[in-house]
Parts: sequence; structure tokens; C-alpha cells
Amino acid sequence: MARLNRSVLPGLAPHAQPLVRPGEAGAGILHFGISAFHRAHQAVYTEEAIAEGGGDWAIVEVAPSSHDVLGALRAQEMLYSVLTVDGTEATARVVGAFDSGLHARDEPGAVLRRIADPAIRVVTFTVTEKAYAPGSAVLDLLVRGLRLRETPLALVSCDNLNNNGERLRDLVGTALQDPDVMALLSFPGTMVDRIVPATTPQSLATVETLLGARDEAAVVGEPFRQWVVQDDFPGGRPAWERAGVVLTTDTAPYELRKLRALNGVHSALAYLGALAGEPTIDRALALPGARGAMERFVACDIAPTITALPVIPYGEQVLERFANAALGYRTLQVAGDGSQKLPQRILGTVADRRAAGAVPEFAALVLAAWIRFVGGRADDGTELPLDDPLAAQLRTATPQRRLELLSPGLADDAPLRAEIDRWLRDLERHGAAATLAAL
Ligand code: CS2
Repeated sequence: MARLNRSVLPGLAPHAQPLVRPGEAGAGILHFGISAFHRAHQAVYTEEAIAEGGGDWAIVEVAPSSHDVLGALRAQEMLYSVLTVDGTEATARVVGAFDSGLHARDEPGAVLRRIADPAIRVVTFTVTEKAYAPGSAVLDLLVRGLRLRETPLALVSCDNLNNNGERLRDLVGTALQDPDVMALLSFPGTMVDRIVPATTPQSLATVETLLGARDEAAVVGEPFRQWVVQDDFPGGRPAWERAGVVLTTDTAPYELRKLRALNGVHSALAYLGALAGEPTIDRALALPGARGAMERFVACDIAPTITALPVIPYGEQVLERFANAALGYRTLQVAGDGSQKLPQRILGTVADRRAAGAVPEFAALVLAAWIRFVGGRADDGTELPLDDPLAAQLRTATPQRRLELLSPGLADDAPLRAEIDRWLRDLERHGAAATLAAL
């Protein structure tokens, strides 16, 4: 079977063709973190924006540490495809948004030159929650490059964090200590959304059948996608609005709703599902009582904390998306890095409800499920792997200490603690499946 590259494009079906031909647009964006999510989200929007609105906005990809994806992309002349799955439907299309790729550790000089390059007017990031800490390798390299910068540039966080733009501004500002360079930069906030599970050998095989070429860098996504971006780009930007991106002055309400009513519910299903032995999110949602519990989580705990946008219909749509069995999103994948994810997914809801004098029953259930999950055993005794920067500490800690590691002071809130303990007893005695079924 031929490997995907430029020479196989003429033989592909019309609906599988890239919207932008390789080399058609010059580079205008530098992206850190060649994640599956980025390839199925920002890259797809950007390719459409170039096709609709023109401009030199092709993306230079920077791999921070792993060589795998960059190697596969280089072998394919930076082409890859997105497999969109829904129920029994699956379509694959090649994306032509990438200009070239660099490896941060192997080619730091080339990355620095690109950060300083006036042709690059936007830098985007999908580096996961845990990279937003002082001293990370990506931040170091970025700051060194920014010291060489002389023209305006937008730095865009596409990670699932509250106020991601402001977070990035604080990190960069503190590390850079250079007001002249800071004056050239903007840090637009974003809300990014598309469910993109880790690619499996089975999905690569489906892509191969659909394309008639082997693609080692293919990604899988649901049909739904959304991107809300604060319109603050001093050096210009692609015509993203032509690709359906919502450009606005304030992304905060969208982020808040997405982090709490999508990612928060995702994490809830991940921990409860993993404890119950369910491998995927759709199967966790299909557990008796799970859907009703998630609806009540949204209606009783989350909706009262968000007034700027409708939450209940959004939550219903999210559950429909989670029910897409073709995605096969692993509960263990969503459960990973909980210490980094739960603050913005669950603790904001908890804090707002506590401030209003209420004890959020379902958010407490999620915290109890997480406490039990990090202990390392499913309800039937099966071992559960723990992928988390705090894994070593969490594994051996008491429930109280686990809450403290998540957020100092959290365990001192007596009414909340009582609610979490009540759920912990239920989970220990009856397991997650029976606890959900009894709701
Ligand atoms: C998920 C997200 O893995 C996870 O933690 O909750 O990646 C989720 O699928 C995306 O944010 C959806 O936009």
C-alpha cells in the first residue's frame, strides 16, 4: 500500500482531497505541540480559512519532545488525514494546512528563527494543562525566541484552561521581563472543542481503506467542532470566520461553560466508568442511571454557576456527543492528569456553589470517584494505571490528603467533606455501577 504523500493526491477521490495544495500558501503560523487534537481542530479550521479567504497562513509544526508524529508527517510531506466518525458513518479527508515541521530539542536554532520571523504572525499552542508552569521547556524556548522579535505577534493558547490567554500572558510576561517585546504581543483567549480520541491501529486501518493510502499521522474526530476566539491579532490572522470560527471580544463565558459542562462531565464519566470497569466513555454513559446522574449534575450543580449562556441544552448536546460509540474514547485517557484537569473542570463549580451556600451533590460524587480512582483499583479489584504528574504522591495519600493535593484547603470545608465521604462510602460498599443505578 502506497504511503500518503503529494504523489498520491491525484488518485484520491474528490471528497478526500485537501482544500489547500501543499506549497500553495506560505507559512504564517507556528504551532507548538503536534497533538491529535490540533490536527483535527485548529489545522482543519485554518485550512478552510486559507481555502476561503486566502493568505499565507500555512502552519509550521513544532514537536516539543516526541519524534513520532513529526517523523510520520515528514515521511508524508506534511500531509495527514482526519477520519470523521459518527455511528456507522466514517469519512477521511487529507488536510493540506502544514508548511513544515521542526523538532524543538533537535533544532532549537531553527525554532528560534521562526519565532522571530516577521512572516510568522500567530503562534498557537496545544501543550496540555501541565505545560503551563514556569520552567517548562516550551516556555523557555518561546521566551528566547521572543527576545529576538521585532514585529507584532499573537500568542494563542488552545488548551483547556480557564482564561487561557491571560494564563499565557502571565507566564510569558514573568519569564520575559521585557516590556518592549510584551508591547508587541497579544494573548487572545480561546475556547476549543472537538472530541479527538487517541488514534488506534484500527482507525489507521479504516483510513487506509477509505483513502487507498497508508497514513501514519491520521487522526479521528467527531463531526462536531467549535472554536471561539478573542479577536485580538495585531499582525493579522487567517479568515477563520469563513470557516465557522466565532470571533468575539470575550471568550470567558464559552470557556467556563465548556470546561464545566463538557470537560467536567467527561471527567465524571471517566472516573465512574473506570471504577465500574467500562473501557469507553459511551459505555460509561450507557450504565443504568448514568445519563440521569449527568443530567442532574449539569442542571443542579453546573447550570446555576453560569448565567451568560444557556447550559441545559448545551449539556444535552454534549451527552449526545459522548454517546457516539464510534469514537471509542477510553475512560483511562480522559481520567489521566486529573490533578491538572479537575481544578478548572470541577473545582470552579464547587467553589461557586459553596459561595452560594449550596453543597454540590454531583460534583462531590466526581471528587469521590477521583479519590477512589487514584487509589489504583477498579471496583472488581482490577488494577487501574495512574497517569498524572502527581501520581506517586496521590497513590499512597489518604482521601483527605488527595483533596489537599488537588487544592489546598479543599478538605477543610466540612459540609463538602461530609458529602464526599458519603459518596466514598457508597462507592466502596456498592461500587460505581450500583451507586449510579441507585440514583
Ligand atoms: C477530554 C478532552 O481527554 C480529556 O480530558 O475531556 O480532551 C475533550 O475531549 C475535549 O476537550 C473536547 O473538546
